[in-house]
Amino acid sequence: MKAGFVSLVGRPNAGKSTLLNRLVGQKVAIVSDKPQTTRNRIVGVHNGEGGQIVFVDTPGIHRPLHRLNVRMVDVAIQSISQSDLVCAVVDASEAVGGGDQYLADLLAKAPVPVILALNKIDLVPRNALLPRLEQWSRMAPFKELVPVSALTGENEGVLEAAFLRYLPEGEPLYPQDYLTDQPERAYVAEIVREKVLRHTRDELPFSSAVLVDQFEEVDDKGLMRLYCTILVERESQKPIIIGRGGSMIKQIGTEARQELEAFFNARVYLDLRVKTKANWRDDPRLLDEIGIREE
Ligand SMILES: Nc1nc2c(ncn2[C@@H]2O[C@H](COP(=O)(O)OP(=O)(O)OP(=O)(O)O)[C@@H](O)[C@H]2O)c(=O)[nH]1
Ligand SMILES: [Mg+2]
Repeated sequence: MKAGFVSLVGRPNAGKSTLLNRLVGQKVAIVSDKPQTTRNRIVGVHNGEGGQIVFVDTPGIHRPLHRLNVRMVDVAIQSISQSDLVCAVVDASEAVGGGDQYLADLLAKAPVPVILALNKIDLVPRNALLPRLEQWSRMAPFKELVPVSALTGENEGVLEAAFLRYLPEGEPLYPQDYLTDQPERAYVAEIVREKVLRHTRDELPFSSAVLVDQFEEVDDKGLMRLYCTILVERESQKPIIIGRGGSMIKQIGTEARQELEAFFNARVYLDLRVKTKANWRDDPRLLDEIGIREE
């Protein structure tokens, strides 16, 4: 039996979190069509016939402009040397550019084997795949290159088999029923943030964060009370999140509540408020508070 850590590393929006959820068979990490969605390392465990694979989802590697982003990129880069194997996730539907070269150069220096997952192949005509694979094969010494779709699940098994080939033999690292290291409280904040990301654009997705002020366990009536604050950076962003007559915050709240009710298998009372905190992205104490780890 094999056992080990596989880090999912790549540029923002490549599909790392979608792939993590697919590989572990459950939603562990939030996903959005905006870049820089993932802000922390998230572990998701897969138990299969060949062994246990511990996946580590990481923030996308990008040029950091705030302390928040410096921490995010540090987490991603650190994880390259802290795992047994790296799975580089790249977007097959995008032309290879400068950011990809930067990533490839990082991966070329990795002290562990690197497998390339050429993701989003459902968006690409079949005859464009081979040239793209060839292009990537020249950029870094990948052990294997696997075309996949995290969205449809195509080639998921091929990718898993490739991981198992390069992982060490060993006993499972976690109990069979262990899924993720993300605490429930953090999951709540992430689900709310996912809905904020879904309904906002421009600068707001990057400059909002969610804090759980109070997390109450399910009471004897089967109700769970959750109190969260959505942080924005400027006073002018508040009315956007709240929406006309409160319509936006209501929509965000409803979607988050429904998903949390299904997840916790309980009725949820979700209280959302919006607060402005200037420059929170550069405030080390606030970053600590929202759980953005410093390496
Ligand atoms: N068509 C298609 N879309 C995909 C696929 N994988 C991911 N996506 C979409 O790509 C977008 C980004 O997905 P994420 O999983 O959030 O990407 P990520 O790499 O985790 O992004 P960051 O956390 O920002 O670094 C979402 O809109 C996904 O639905 C895929 O295989 N095919
Ligand atoms: Mg992600």
